[in-house]
Amino acid sequence: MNLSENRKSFYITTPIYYPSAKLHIGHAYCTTIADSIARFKRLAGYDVFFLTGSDEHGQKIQTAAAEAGVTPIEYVDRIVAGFQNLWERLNISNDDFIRTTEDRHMKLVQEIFRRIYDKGDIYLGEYKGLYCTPCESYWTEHQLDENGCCPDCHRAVQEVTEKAYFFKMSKYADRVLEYIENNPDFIQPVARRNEMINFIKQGLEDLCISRTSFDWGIPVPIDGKHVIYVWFDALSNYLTPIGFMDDQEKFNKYWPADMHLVGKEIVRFHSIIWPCMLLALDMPLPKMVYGHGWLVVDGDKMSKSKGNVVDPNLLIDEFGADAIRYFLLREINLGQDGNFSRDALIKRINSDLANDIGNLLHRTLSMVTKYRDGIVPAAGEQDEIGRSLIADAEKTVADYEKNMEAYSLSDTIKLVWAFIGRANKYIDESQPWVLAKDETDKAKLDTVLYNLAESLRVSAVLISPFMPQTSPRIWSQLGLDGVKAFADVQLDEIKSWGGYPADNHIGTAEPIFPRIETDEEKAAKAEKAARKQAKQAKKKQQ
Ligand code: ME8
Repeated sequence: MNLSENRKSFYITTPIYYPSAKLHIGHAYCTTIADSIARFKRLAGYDVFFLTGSDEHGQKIQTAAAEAGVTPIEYVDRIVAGFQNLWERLNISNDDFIRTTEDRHMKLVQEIFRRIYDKGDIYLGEYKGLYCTPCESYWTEHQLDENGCCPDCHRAVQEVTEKAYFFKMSKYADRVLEYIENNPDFIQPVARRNEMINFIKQGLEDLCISRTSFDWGIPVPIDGKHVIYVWFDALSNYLTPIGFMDDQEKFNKYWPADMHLVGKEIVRFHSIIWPCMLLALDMPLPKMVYGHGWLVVDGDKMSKSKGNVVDPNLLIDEFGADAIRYFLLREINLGQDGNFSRDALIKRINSDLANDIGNLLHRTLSMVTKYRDGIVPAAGEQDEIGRSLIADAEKTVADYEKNMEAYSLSDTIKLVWAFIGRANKYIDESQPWVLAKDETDKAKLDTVLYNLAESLRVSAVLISPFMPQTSPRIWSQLGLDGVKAFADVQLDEIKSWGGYPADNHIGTAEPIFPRIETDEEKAAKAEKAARKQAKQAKKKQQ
């Protein structure tokens, strides 16, 4: 029997991003969260499918392309290549990248349209509505903000009248409400769930799903004058790469999705419109829609006009992908808004990465080299502090799994770092340099060195969902490449103590995170140098 057939599957998605504005650190935030969850699930033995992609149709794109003097597809091709490059640089482990302009997706959307139309849930009507072009959303009067503007972006809306196809969403409102109420985990966090319940209780209107005023979209299969637009097109992406049209076995494995991870402002589309569409298709509903918070920069929402858009590529150039990933995941509680600041990033790199994990690795490898010629000895009998370190490691792994299963990423990182701190303290408590002076009981120092190497083996695995580049580097420095390729390691292998093979030779030590000078330190240094120069100049004059 093929073991992989029995593995639990896990299907996770990010939103598909608009190739309109420049990619910023907010997009990187969303994708990094999804990547860490996907990596954790793989580590825990799940068969994971992780999807991200780009949402390429709509009036905004058509207009932007015309302004740039290129065709819409030329326009999006260039921007989407930039997305893909960024995900590669951030080590995003997506299993597929869906573009809504691909044939496979366009066919699927048309098929969905046909099925729902044949069922009688799509009809041609006339739309008189208030449309927000930047958000590509129609709003009703009572949904507008206090100034009569778009409730999302607060810009002016326009009144539009046109023939359009409508999806009978109102027909499914009660069933979606019932699903939300019967499945407390469906919408996370709970504040978003309450908002959605209130939204449905105000009454759902049918959804306008086609337009005739532009043509950059998927043609309505029964009426060539119309293109399908925005949410009906975009949401269907989640069905495209998992075999909806062509591979029933694959489809049954991954559907319903386990987690649609989205920004808080699009929870509504995912937890109301999407379930209505799926109900119309007689399909099971996703298990969870998780709304993460927004990343603000120095306390302010990123926007081009404010000039505070942080470019993730420049950050990666300067600090490396893992430091950025670590910062985003450690600093912000999933579901809440979080602040990005360069200062805070440098402080975290210096304290948590260069200092805590960097020092633990450096101190351990130096001592194994100095005292045991680079060979990690077998452990002797454990004393009380050794036993407490081991108990701590085992508890950390157990708590880690519970916290990750609950998507408490920041809390999980904190407990891994508490363990790394514990291991550093173990060095201070056991004082290997004192033990090395008197080697009458050689086993004592052997035990300490073994415990440290094993603590690092455990830590390398624990940090791998967050810092996928750093873990294999630690693994390699521990001399474990020849024992097992890091990519094949599973969480089960660190659940009990003692997996580091005794008498193994460590690899080549090198710093994993050099300390970074803060802007304050740089300024202080420059000031000191200027003072010195002035002093010397004065002396010369005398
Ligand atoms: O909404 N902080 O695309 P999008 C955190 N195409 N997340 C942020 C953010 C920030 N500062 N700025 C943007 C769309 N995001 C649709 C989705 S899905 C079927 C269709 C997040 O490019 C935002 O919250 O405008 C959203 O989840 C994602 O980026 C994509 O935004």
